[in-house]
Order: sequence, then structure tokens, then C-alpha cells
Amino acid sequence: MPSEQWTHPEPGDGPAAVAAQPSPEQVIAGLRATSEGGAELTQLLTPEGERVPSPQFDKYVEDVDAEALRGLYRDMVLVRRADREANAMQRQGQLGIWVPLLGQEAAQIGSGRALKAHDMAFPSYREHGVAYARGVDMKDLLGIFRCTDHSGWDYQRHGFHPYTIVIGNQVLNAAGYAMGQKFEGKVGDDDGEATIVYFGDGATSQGDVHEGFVWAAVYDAPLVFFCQNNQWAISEPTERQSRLPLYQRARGYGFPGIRVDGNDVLACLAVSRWALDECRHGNGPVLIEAFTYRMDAHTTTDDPTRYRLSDELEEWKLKDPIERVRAYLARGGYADQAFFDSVQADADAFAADLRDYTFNMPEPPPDRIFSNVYAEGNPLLEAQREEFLSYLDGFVSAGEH
Ligand SMILES: Cc1ncc(C[n+]2csc(CCOP(=O)(O)OP(=O)(O)O)c2C)c(N)n1
Ligand SMILES: [Mg+2]
Repeated sequence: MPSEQWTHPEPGDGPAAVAAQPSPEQVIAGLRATSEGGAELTQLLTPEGERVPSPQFDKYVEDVDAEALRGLYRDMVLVRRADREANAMQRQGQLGIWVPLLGQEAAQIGSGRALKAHDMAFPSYREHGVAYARGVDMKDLLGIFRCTDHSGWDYQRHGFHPYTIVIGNQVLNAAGYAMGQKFEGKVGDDDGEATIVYFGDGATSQGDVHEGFVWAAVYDAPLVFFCQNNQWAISEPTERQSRLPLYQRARGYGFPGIRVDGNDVLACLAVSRWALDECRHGNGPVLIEAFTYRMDAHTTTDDPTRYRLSDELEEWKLKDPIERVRAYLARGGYADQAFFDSVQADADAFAADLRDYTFNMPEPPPDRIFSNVYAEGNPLLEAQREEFLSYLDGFVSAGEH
């Protein structure tokens, strides 16, 4: 008989149960459940590309016909191609660092495409796919990673906030923003507004995330907490973050939590639309745990072979988010080879454009750091800008002598 996964003692279980620790067999059973996602995983498209009916979620993707699915496929291929190009450019010294999204395309495109124009998204630092889905030019991401810019897009126009490197911090910002949407009466019907915030499995151990859960819960804020559980927080695996599946944490705060197959773009779209809909109608917040896998290093400064076995990666390659859509489209006769070839050609052109831009990226003027600090002019900052520029001028004239 397979070992039971360890569960946390419940109140009233008695001192023996409270003192009990998981046995080695239970730990192994828990790890297996982790890699397979468990029975509670919401999935609409299997890794083999078979459509699984879902009485609860099918209605949220009724409009996704073959053309729409080809569109989602194209989005994921383009985003992955851009990601691989940026990774290569870091290796060639054109970018200071890159944060790969490889493997997380479905979680990001599915949730990103579920958003409406008036919704707001708060990313962490790996959400290049969401940026693309929000209409941000991917060129504008690259200045951050070439270390010439802090952020390069109009966050209000795109409904996509600047990247946040401080783990979990954006959850507080998003909770505040969503509370504002509630206070201003922007929720309550189909056209209501909602906010989505992205964070990782490791971030769930941060106080900021906990506080965000508390504030959003007690104010019924229209906030979707979108946790991409990619199994790793740099070198720390998820079982070092929690004794329970992460989505179950929501129950303790008093709002619904759900685990979706994060490598299934259709399920991510459906579950995100459902959760956003709940928020629009004033039934927020909702926690989504998108169960996925970081197929590459944490960043280009990381070497994952130091802390994880390659058979884990091999196992997850079989659950590739793009391949299952390709299999579904091909098998059902919804796309032919000419379509796949044209998407590949578009992706190559997309990457070439990013490459040309990066190689010719203008250096910002040195006083750029003083721009966009305040919405309006600030005399103290202006004085500092002048002082800094005259300091730099001193170097030029010293060199001229
Ligand atoms: C407050 C804070 N502590 C530590 C770090 C260093 N750090 C950067 S990424 C990371 C792991 C985050 O893992 P996870 O939340 O799972 O997100 P992922 O990188 O897997 O997308 C840590 C600890 C940080 N950036 N901010
Ligand atoms: Mg992680």
C-alpha cells in the first residue's frame, strides 16, 4: 500500500499526534505528490494533449475555439523564444543578468490573457509572459536587465506595474491597490475591476505575503493572488516552505484557494477568469496556486545542477506547456505544419528584433536617475541633480588638462 502523505495535526488530535513527525516514507510520498500535483489539480489539457472536461471550468473557456487556441500557442512560442534570446544575450555580455521564465509560459499567458484592460497586474521579476500579454513591448523589459533602466513602460496604460525584486513586497502594494478599487466602488458586477498579483512559492514564506492575505481578506479586496509554484526558491524546494499544498493556506485566511496545472494554458485561463470574476463581483480575494516548474536556472547567475537532479527536469519536460497544445492542435486537425512553421518564423523575427534593439540600446544620460521620482518637480531633487552634473563635469575638465 502506498504511504500516506503527512498531514498537519488538527486541534484536538492530542499530544502524540502533535509530537509526531513525518516518517521517511511519508516524506517521499509527499514529494511524489508534489511532483505530480496531487488529485486536487485542475487540468483541462493533459500533458499528452487530451482535453479533460471540467463541469466547473469549461464555461470559462467556451469562447476558446481553434483560432483562439492557436493564438495562445503562438503567444507561448514567442515568449519562450524571447526568453531564450535574452538568456543567450546575457551569456554574450549584452545583458547584466536574465531571469528565465522557461517552463512557466502557460501560467503567465493563461492568467495574463484572462485580464481585462481595466484590471491591474503586479509582477515580481519573472513575469515577462504577463508583460507581453499586457501589451508591454518586450524591448522595454531589457533595459532593466542591461542595468540601464529601472522600468521602461507606462504601468497605467498597460495595467502592469514595474517589476519588484524584493520578494513578496508587491503583494502589499497589490492589496492596497485592490482595497482602493473596493473603496471607490469599482467592484460589484460583470464590469467590475480586479487586481492580480504574481509571486513565487518561496515568497509565501515572507511576512509581506501573509500581511497581504490578511488585509485583502478582511476588506474583501478584489485581488487574485497568483502563486507560481515552480517548485524552487533558488535552491530551496517547496517542502522547505510548507507542510501543506500552498493553495490550502487560503482557508486559514478565509478565502478560496485552488491548485491549477500551471503548465496547462487552457486551465490557467479558465481558473484565472473564474477567480477574476469572483473579484469583479465583490467575492474576492482568491488564491491560485499554479503548479509548474522552473525548467532553467533561477537566474543566469545560478547553477541548478548544484542542488537538483536532472531526472526531475526530464520528468517535467514531459509536461511541457507548449508541447501539449501543439499535440492537441495537430491531433485534432486544428493546425497544420504550415501554421507551426509560420509561428516559428514569427518567433525568430521577434527575437531578432529584440537582439538588434539590445545591441543598439542607447545609454541613458547619467542624470536619468533623478527622473520620474516624483509626479511633479521637486526643488531638493533638482538641486541634487545640478550638484551631480557639476560633479561629473569636474571629471571631464580634469581629464582635459
Ligand atoms: C526580501 C528578499 N529576500 C531575499 C531575496 C533574495 N531572493 C531573490 S529570488 C529568491 C527566491 C524566490 O523564490 P520564489 O518566491 O519561489 O520565486 P521564483 O524565483 O521561483 O520565481 C530570493 C530568496 C530577495 N530578493 N528579497
Ligand atoms: Mg519558486
